[in-house]
Amino acid sequence: MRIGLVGKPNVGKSTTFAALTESAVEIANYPFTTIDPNVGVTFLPADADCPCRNLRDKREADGRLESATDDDPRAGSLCEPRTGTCIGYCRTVPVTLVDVAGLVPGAHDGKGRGNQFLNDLAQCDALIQVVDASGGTDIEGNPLGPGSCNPIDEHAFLVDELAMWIHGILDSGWSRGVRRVQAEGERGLVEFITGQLTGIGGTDSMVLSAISAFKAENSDLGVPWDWDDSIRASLAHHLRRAIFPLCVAANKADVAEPGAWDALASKVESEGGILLPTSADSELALRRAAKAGFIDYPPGAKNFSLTESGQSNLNDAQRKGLDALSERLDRLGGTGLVDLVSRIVRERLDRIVAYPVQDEGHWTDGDGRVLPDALLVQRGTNAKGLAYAVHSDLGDGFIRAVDGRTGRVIGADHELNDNDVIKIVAKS
Ligand SMILES: Nc1nc2c(ncn2[C@@H]2O[C@H](COP(=O)(O)OP(=O)(O)OP(=O)(O)O)[C@@H](O)[C@H]2O)c(=O)[nH]1
Ligand SMILES: [Mg+2]
Repeated sequence: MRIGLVGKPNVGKSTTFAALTESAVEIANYPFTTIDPNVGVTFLPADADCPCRNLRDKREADGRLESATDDDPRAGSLCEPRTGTCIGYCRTVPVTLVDVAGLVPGAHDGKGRGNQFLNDLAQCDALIQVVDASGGTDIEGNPLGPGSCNPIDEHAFLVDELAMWIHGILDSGWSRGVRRVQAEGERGLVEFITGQLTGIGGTDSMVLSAISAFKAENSDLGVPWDWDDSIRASLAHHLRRAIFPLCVAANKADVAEPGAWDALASKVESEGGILLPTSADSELALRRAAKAGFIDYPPGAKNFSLTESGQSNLNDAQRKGLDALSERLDRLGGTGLVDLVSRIVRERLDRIVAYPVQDEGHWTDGDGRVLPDALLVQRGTNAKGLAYAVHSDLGDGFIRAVDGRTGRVIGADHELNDNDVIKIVAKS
């Protein structure tokens, strides 16, 4: 599961990345701060309570465990995540983020950093366009003050650049494609386009859905060998929509006019995307304060509270800074970042969480670790698909699986539910 951060320079892509992955990357108020892509992992809160809650309930009911005390730092959680955390049964799941160089108009022709980095985004399951909702930077990312750029224009240019990039890839083999259509008809067209676009993540079903939308919009198309540049451009736009559906972070919302993103939100939502106002700067400050132990700020929380260490160690200036941050969070309803990524994963990418274990009774791995892994898998994934998600050997050697909640044996085709605990039995 990989999500790319794209957009014009100087909008807060790296700040978003640094906040969500809690890693140190370069951030500055000028264009092209980032040149080489940053890749890191963010941990998102799972929707449902971690199954370790059920384990605790069972053990308490059997008299094998006391209730969690008020001062339990895990707030009752019993699992032992290999990555991420679980506090108060709120389990976090890993998602890879990619932060790339800023894109400027003309990038498909090599302007700015060119579109070389688009290859870094090719393997992403979804893209988030970070826009400057405050309008304080021009289309090339130069800080020129309020009114320098409208988020709608930022979005329109990115959409065009991505489409022109796809158009270029299509055109590079178009005469070969045309020969295939002449020989094989519609199927040849789909296979040619899919072949051209697999490198950037295009699949057969994406190409089919793009072609059908393209045909619905252009009634009098004629034969592909007569399609001129503007028709191929329209096809490229539909392919862009299918391969790179865009969601938007309306960033710098803290310094934007309220509602500055409303018009763009309607546009993005009309294409099936999600737009949320965000304040990456605030999220970064909060993560740092939490890491230093001054505040409690679980991922996705709408506000924070001071810890004991915060109460006793913060100086006046730091307290004032945090008070201002708290007011900002109340005004914006949180920083928006975790919400946005979580909604994309759940609603746009339709992922559920599965917990593979080796011991279906104790829900442990071979070392006795309780619920060590929480994996995001596509809704509709079956038991064998989960085996492959764990390891290809486990998929290849799949014999059967066991539902850890019911103890029932399940077959390869059994479709998983969100929050399932599954043991996989495979040939070793
Ligand atoms: N007010 C405000 N400023 C922000 C926010 N997010 C980022 N910034 C500032 O915007 C500037 C650019 O941030 P970066 O994260 O470096 O932007 P980028 O999009 O990665 O820029 P390039 O790598 O140059 O493409 C920095 O001065 C940040 O501090 C925000 O939510 N609010
Ligand atoms: Mg950057």
